[in-house]
Amino acid sequence: MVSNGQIVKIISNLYTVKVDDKFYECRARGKFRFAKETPLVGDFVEVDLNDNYIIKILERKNYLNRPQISNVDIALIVTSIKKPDISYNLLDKLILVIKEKNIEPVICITKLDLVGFFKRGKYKKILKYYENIGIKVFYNNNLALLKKYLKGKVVVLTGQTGAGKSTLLNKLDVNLNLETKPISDALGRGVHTTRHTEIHEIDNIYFADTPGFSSLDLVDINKDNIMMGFPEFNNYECDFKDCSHVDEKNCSVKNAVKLNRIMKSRYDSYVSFYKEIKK
Ligand SMILES: Nc1nc2c(ncn2[C@@H]2O[C@H](COP(=O)(O)OP(=O)(O)OP(=O)(O)O)[C@@H](O)[C@H]2O)c(=O)[nH]1
Ligand SMILES: [Mg+2]
Ligand SMILES: [Zn+2]
Repeated sequence: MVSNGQIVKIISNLYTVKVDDKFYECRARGKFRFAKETPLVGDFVEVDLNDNYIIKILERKNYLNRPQISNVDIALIVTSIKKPDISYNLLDKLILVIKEKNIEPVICITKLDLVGFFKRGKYKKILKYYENIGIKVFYNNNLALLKKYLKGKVVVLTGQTGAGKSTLLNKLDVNLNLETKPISDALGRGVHTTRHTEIHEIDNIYFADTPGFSSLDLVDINKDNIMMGFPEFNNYECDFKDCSHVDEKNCSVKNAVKLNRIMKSRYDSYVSFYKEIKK
């Protein structure tokens, strides 16, 4: 009997497929390997429930390379202020690669409690800038607001290892009991606690917990779509029609950075990505 279902978890060669609220442990036919087609968590598939084999991957709405997942509405970029320190470069990179896949990036800030009152204000001001360029920002001390925004959506959690992705889901569902671990004090970075991607349903929101990372390569980004990550640059018109905003003279974007209209760290991210894709 062939049924339709969705892959909700993958551990090495074992795929957990949800069919009508039941879970089946399945394998994938060898032909996927020849076709270089890898089933992803989030994929809608046809499964043969006589022998629990995945026989077909249905067309994807979208997919992300890192973390590997398909058919999501929102990528929640879980970003800690400290432990590990917030990286604006990684944040900007995630925004770019997520937007390029037609997925909405949303920021959730964690560990604001680890800095004092005045520093908090400084970070909030920086995060306001992100709100002004159209990205929703939430804080993990007010999860009711976040839940309201995510209602009915498929949400993948992404971000640095140790940022608090699994902790966030445990707070939303006390029965979940996902493994979490303090970041290593010696190294000041996370320990890759979560090792596989898995979708959990919490109050009509589908959350995919994923393994974190500390750096990310720019896949599928080129000079034609790099601007998707920097919408605020489009408010400025430069002398050169095809200005790259890097080496040109009379560049309005560079001028806006000098005048503090474009945040310096955003421009620095842009230049580093521009150089990375030119290589
Ligand atoms: N002080 C503080 N600690 C937090 C907060 N959120 C999470 N933590 C702690 O941060 C550590 C790492 O959290 P995890 O949830 O394991 O991080 P993760 O993002 O899932 O990490 P990976 O699975 O490796 O990607 C844990 O010790 C949490 O208790 C927060 O808002 N404040
Ligand atoms: Mg985790
Ligand atoms: Zn320019």
